[in-house]
Amino acid sequence: MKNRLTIAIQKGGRLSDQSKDLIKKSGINFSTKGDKLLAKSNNLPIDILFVRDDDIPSLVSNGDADLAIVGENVLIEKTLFKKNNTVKVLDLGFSKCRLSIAAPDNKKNMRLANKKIATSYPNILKKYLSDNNINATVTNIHGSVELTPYIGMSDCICDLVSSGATLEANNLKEIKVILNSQAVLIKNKKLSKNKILIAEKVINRMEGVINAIESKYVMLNADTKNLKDICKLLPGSESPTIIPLEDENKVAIHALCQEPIFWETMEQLKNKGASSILVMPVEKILN
Ligand code: PRT
Ligand code: ZN
Repeated sequence: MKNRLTIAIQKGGRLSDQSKDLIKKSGINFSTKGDKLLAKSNNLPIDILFVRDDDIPSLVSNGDADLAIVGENVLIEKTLFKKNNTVKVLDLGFSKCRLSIAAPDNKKNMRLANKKIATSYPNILKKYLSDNNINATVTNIHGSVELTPYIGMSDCICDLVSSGATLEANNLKEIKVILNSQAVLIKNKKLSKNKILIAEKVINRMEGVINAIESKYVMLNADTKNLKDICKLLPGSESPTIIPLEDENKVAIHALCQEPIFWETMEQLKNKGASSILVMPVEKILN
């Protein structure tokens, strides 16, 4: 039985760079040469498989890949009405987008009943329509979905949106978000004992990298009398470290803040008498 873990990622597309980056930051070294489908890690028993994103859910479900990074929209679309062996293990926080129904600007108040909706996500759309008791026709199309209302193929569309620029350029108005999506880490539910150990190591490391992205390590000095107020202002910090200073009325506070620190927070800290406020990036967290 093969003891190396296979991680599938998108070969070329919106998810590729950040997927590779996450794998590298998790301490899995590999190099990609040319157009190869597989890269072998030289420091861990792991292979990276480069494929089209649409193939990822079935590769994981069939056990050809053990872990994978894919958009949650693709995961749901490909597994919705099927028995499968995949399970989501982590939200990865990148490639955020939404699957939305959009109609031409001049028909933005249209009711969906009895309309024709074009989409590359027929399963998710059908589920939305049936959950909401809407009787509409779903037309499946790959690519250029936004043009279909203008060539008589559809009344409205259901497509991925991130900035909204594509909808705007095609005079389409978003009328309903039916799914919010981002890149997710998935795994096969039935990994062998040997693979579970290495998969858990990868999952914990990736979680550590993801948690660190928003986290900051904050150091500041404060008057002892303001200690409680200042600690309350530190977002997402569980139990700050308080260090006495030579001046008995002052302490240093060190805290791991697991939420972003905005300028406003720093200004509020300063108003409470904090000084020498340092906000530093965190590279990895192992809880
Ligand atoms: O070749 P392969 O099959 O592997 O790739 P693909 O062409 O099918 O997918 P790709 O690389 O385009 O997208 C991969 C994943 O990125 C998607 O499944 C989503 O999870 C995620 N993602 C995030 C997006 C977008 N944002 C996005 N904006 N995928 C597609 N779009 C498209 C959308 O379809 C529309 O055409 O971008 C356009 C809208 O963008 P805005 O910014 O104009 O709103
Ligand atoms: Zn695709």
